Amino acid sequence: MATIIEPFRIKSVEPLHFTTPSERKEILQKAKNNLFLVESDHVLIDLLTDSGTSAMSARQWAGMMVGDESYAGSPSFYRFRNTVQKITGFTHIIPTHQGRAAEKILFTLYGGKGKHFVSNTFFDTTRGNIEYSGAEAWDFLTEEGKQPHLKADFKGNLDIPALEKFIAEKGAENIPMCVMTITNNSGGGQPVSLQNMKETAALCKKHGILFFIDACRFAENAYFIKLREKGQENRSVAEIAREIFSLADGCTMSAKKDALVNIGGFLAMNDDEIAREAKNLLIITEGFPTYGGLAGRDLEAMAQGLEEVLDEEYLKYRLRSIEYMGEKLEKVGVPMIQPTGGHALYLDAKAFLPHIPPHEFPGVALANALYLEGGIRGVEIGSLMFGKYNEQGQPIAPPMELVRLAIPRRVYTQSHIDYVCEIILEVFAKRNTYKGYKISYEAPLLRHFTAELEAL
Ligand code: P70
Repeated sequence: MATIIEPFRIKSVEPLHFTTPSERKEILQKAKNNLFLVESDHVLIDLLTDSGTSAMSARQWAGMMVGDESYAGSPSFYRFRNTVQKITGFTHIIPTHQGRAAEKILFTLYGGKGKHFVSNTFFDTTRGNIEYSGAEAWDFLTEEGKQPHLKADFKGNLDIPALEKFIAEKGAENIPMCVMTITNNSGGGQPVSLQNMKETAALCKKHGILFFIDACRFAENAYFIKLREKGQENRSVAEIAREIFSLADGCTMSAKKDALVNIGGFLAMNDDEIAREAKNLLIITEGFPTYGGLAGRDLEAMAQGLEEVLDEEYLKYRLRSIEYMGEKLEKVGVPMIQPTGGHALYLDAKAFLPHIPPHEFPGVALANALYLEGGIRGVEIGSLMFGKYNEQGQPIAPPMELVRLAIPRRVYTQSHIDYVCEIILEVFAKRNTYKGYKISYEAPLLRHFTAELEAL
């Protein structure tokens, strides 16, 4: 069958908010040209993030009603813990209010000055938490992963020879942990192969370096493995996921992605001693270990969502709907990361707007153009999010300038996606007319969330 339909029907709806181009011009100016500062009522199709934006299922809402709100030892916690243990195999399951809270605990325990953390690519909050602890974060993405237009199956893979060289240089004793981000969010939502995870885990083990998974989008990654990796086609996604986790010493998870909930996360690990310390930190920062900053009903929704996300009909539709968007744009030559990712389509702003140099934020220019033309909100992943300054105060650009259009899970239909494509094509036709931006305010960490910009 050529048409892959949404594997759900809709029981409850929300209105969309329409604005005119002149209203949007004014709204964006008031928001200091930063889409994070725009009220969502002024956005028509919100592709800012796939995080916390999923539509929950009827069964998840039912779980919300049976959620038990006991402070200690709630049955909702045990249902959540048992589900996570079944999927991941880890011993200690520590709920947190979202992914970065799990990261904060993990890097408070393992981070600190003089330490080096390594990854295929750290996402911004993970990198932020590592740097906040005084440690340094290093990315080792394969060369393939850095070429936006190259079509390859596992562009999220870690560059193992480069990591080996780094270990020899810095000394394994200064590298507490390697974090594999699946799928690789900053690099296009690209998957990591099972083979690459096995080899990375073995290298870490040989050097006494812990191997953790940043598991936000583990189910999407596992489904890519089933589709693309030799010998994996006849296994279930649940089996593949279980093997991924079996390679690791623990994981962090923002449940706001592949657990199909609006809030939640967890930290999981096997080490008893560290888990005890993590729970002590949890108590001062998040809450008692059987709720971790969440309500009992949130734990129920997470448990149910983690089961639903492994449904292969759902995953087929999920990956296909983003691929469909990519096919429409590719026909006209719109530059983007190829192939499309598991949760988002990433436009290549550097190739889209070649006349805007990185220090004038081509990604911001493109994201703002999509908002002005069609009320679509995406997010810049480029110089604003990841740019740094050298010792002379000159900007250093990251390797790519991207605009991510993240697709919330089970929220938009094919006609919404068709509309988004139409607007992208309109912006593409007028691409020579857009101008860059300069920063007028920035925070010292994670500046993209609150930056104020001026149009050039
Ligand atoms: C996203 C959000 C969150 C995230 C992640 C990975 C691989 C950890 C976390 C933190 C963040 C975001 C970005 C732009 C706009 C809005 C939101 N990713 N690891 O959309 O998890 O948010 O629960 O603390 O992707 O990709 P949490």
